[in-house]
Amino acid sequence: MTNSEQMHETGRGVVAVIPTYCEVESLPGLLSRVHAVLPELSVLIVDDSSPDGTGEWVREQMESDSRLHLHTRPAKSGLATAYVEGLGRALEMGFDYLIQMDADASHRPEDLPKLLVRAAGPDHPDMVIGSRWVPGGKTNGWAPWRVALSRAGNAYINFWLGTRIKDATAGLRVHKASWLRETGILDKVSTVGFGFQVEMTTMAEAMGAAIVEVPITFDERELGESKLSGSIFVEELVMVTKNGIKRKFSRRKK
Ligand SMILES: Nc1nc2c(ncn2[C@@H]2O[C@H](COP(=O)(O)OP(=O)(O)OP(=O)(O)O)[C@@H](O)[C@H]2O)c(=O)[nH]1
Ligand SMILES: [Mg+2]
Repeated sequence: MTNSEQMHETGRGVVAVIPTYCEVESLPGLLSRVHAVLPELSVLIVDDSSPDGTGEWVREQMESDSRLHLHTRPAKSGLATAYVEGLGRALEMGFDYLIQMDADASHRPEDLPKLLVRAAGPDHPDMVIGSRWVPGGKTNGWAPWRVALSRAGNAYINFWLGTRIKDATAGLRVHKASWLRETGILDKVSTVGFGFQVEMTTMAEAMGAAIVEVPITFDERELGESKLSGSIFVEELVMVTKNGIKRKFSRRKK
């Protein structure tokens, strides 16, 4: 890759794809922190016409900040399609590495250089996952029930889908652009909501991707509101169980 020496210090050749729905409170602070650690990092915001003016705020910033890009969609259409469209757009723009991160600062910008160093390592992994559930990974401000739910969710996913990834639901990731392009994996995603992370993980594993996990600290959202809903949770549960049954059944027939 080009600029590999600097990319983890400056963010050159790298883009962060950030989906937003009503994040005008969180986004300004997040972007300042991002550019404090990676001053040349490009950012692509995928905004679903947030009624709180998130898109307008980004547009204003873009007048004086060429690092920012905006992809606007007409209505709230789900996290998965926001990431798929955003990552696809970022591939067209020609970046070498694509970061996916949330806008609510749960993913610490200060962890990004560490993930990029790992992505540019001698083995050039296809995907680097910022993981809460490998040694050194943490959650900050989570109630015990939330830790238990996330751990149980990952155990459930592991049982049904047999993934070796400890945090298959993690949302902070670095993708190698060439791998996404070669496999066309983005065209194969079928989830609408948060199950996207799990689907990407298990599909990539099945395609033989080299996936590594790097410990991160996951902070609780401080500003704005969560968009995680019961129906999204149920969609994920159904997707994991359905695919798990399919997988176990097809193995038994062989
Ligand atoms: N473009 C777009 N972004 C979305 C949509 N749903 C959620 N997001 C964004 O996706 C990211 C993750 O959503 P969150 O609401 O933080 O969900 P979460 O992290 O599971 O829940 P919390 O832990 O409560 O924050 C945030 O940046 C949201 O603004 C959507 O339908 N469209
Ligand atoms: Mg969040």
